Amino acid sequence: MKNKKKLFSKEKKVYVGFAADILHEGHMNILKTAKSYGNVTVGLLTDSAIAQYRKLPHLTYSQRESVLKSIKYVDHLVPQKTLDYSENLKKLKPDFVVHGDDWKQGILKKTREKVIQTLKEWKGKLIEPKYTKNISSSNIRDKIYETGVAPSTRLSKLKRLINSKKVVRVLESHSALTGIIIENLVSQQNQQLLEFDGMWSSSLTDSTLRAKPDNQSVDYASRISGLSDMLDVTTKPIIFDADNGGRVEHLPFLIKSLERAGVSSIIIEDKVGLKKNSLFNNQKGVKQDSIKSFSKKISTIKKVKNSNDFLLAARIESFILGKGLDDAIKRAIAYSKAGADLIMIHSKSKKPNEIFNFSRIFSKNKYSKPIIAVPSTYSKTYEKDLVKNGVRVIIYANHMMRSSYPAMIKTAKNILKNQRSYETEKDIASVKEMIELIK
Ligand code: SPV
Ligand code: MG
Repeated sequence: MKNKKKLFSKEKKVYVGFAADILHEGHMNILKTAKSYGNVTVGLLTDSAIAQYRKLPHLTYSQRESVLKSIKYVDHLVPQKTLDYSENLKKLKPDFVVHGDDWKQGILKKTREKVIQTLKEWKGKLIEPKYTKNISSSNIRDKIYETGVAPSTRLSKLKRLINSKKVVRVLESHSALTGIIIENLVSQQNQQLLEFDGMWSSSLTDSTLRAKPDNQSVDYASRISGLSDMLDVTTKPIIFDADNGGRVEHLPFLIKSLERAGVSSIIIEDKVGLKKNSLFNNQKGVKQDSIKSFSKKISTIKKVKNSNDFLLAARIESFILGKGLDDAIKRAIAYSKAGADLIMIHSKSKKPNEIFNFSRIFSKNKYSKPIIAVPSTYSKTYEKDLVKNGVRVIIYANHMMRSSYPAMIKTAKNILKNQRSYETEKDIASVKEMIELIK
């Protein structure tokens, strides 16, 4: 190391790209090596850059920045806004880039190739110290997740995700088991890691789970206590479907319970009277709330909530109740002015036109807020087309429940028909699989 120090003058420029979530001796080894080649600039990956290839870091950008800045091997720190190094490299034109050799394989392989290509333009070199074995941030992070996250850490995640991802993908979860599926499932496609970003606590599936109708017969208290098993085994954010939020006088207690549990967002809908699920064709007897009275609910929640990161989503039912685009836009603007952080626009049409028309207009309005869509009936619509039209959060609102129910019926029928269970074996998980799932 010392020889190298003499060999390469301090004037040489060295660049290190880091996520630097959980620092360990592997990082220190990289930084120390980098320092031995010259003046070190760390490109600290922003949340959005990290979200392109893996889970959001545990620590925020500014927390990570303040830790790194105090390390003696770091001379400068700049944000790296994309996974691709090119923009920062072209600005700095470093003589060296230093990265652990673990990126030769896996999801960063292409990023590495581009770094080598870019460095060629000014004859820069890539230095790849041997990856420090048996230690990685991901291992440490997994350990942290095993012991759970603090409610406030989980709570703040949805806002961070919305700020750092093009689209936030949420799936309905009604039990701890569905929770761990959402928590752990990843699919790698075209150098991108696809996963669900959070969980939707649905009034429809929470009621169905208890064999009750979706008309608020299951009260908030039992729905919130039902969340607790899910909270025990997951770290991803939860969005809570609170129907119309109930009486304005009771809202402070509901918000307090949700925040205490670590729920990230509440969605309240602008309907009054006996609640009916929005996807029922017959909405007879269901009335839309007045803008004034619904805005009062919004401002009450704004006033009583504790955390700035707890997000209030106002759900607009204009299309569900046969009103038009103008009514939906008028309400979105009013609810946004009243303090809603997010706007959910609902539709029970088979086509996405209502959602597209609304989102195209509202996403450009000066009172615009991130838009949530729930593509249950317009399920042919791809995520990319929703995003193109201005949607930022997509909730698959009932699909875990809807997939498990027919599977259970099929098994039960099969046993009755054959008067033994052998014929079901091919369609169901083995006992071993179940035992090994939960260790
Ligand atoms: C739910 O999942 O309970 C919802 C969405 O509120 S919907 O069923 O479409 O009304
Ligand atoms: Mg509901």
